[in-house]
Amino acid sequence: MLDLHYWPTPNGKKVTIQLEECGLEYNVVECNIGKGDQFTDEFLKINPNNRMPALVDHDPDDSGEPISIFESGAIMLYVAEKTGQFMPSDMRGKYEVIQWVMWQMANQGPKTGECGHFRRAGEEAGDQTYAITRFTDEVNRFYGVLNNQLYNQRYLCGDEYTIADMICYPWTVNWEGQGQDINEFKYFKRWFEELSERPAVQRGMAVGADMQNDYSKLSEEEIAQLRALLYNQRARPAPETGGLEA
Ligand SMILES: N[C@@H](CCC(=O)N[C@@H](CS)C(=O)NCC(=O)O)C(=O)O
Repeated sequence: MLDLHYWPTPNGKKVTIQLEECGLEYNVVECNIGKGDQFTDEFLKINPNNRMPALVDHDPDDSGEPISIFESGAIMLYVAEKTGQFMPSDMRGKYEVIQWVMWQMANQGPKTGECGHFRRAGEEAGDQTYAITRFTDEVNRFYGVLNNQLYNQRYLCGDEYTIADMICYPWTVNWEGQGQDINEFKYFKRWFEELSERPAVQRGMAVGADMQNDYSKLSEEEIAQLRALLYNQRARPAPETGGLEA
């Protein structure tokens, strides 16, 4: 069985889309990042970066101990290898897909995340004009990259639907909130509409629709505690004893 530690954000939904496309059985373990589940000792053992998603495979192919994987791109490569699905087996095709997975993880994901962060920052955060322009332009550039890639082929890596498509899709669903207009990117739009119609994509996107936080029920003190935990995160101290000599 696969345990997916999950909260319904684009990074989580990439993985649920893949699991749904592969027809795998999986167990969703709620990792409520609005309440701080990502900081528990138990979770940090499977993801020292205190971020979801993370996957635990209790039935790995080597028949060994359960294996845990963090970083959504690594999870998707693992599932692709485990199932042999949505990833070409030939060397050139495989690296075509891997480079788009890396592109998404290093470019589209983090910078689109920052775009949303600065666009949502309230007035109390001060003037965000420079950051908003910087990241909105970058995101615009990404839509151009995808549009150019899709102008003469159906999917990002050719005729075949792969994890490259699945990993990029969820970050484009909120294009309006990113200050973009997909009508400017007609090849991208064709791909986006096709993927949006896929039943497995719809099922993957819907996972965790009921997972929400209602902060209105919390006291001011509880809210202050959460803010201290979740905002302005800095380095966690390493243990003082029991490790290698520093
Ligand atoms: N590169 C990581 C990014 C994961 C990530 O940023 N997850 C966010 C939600 S989308 C999270 O867990 N945030 C918790 C926090 O900010 O404390 C991946 O793709 O898995």
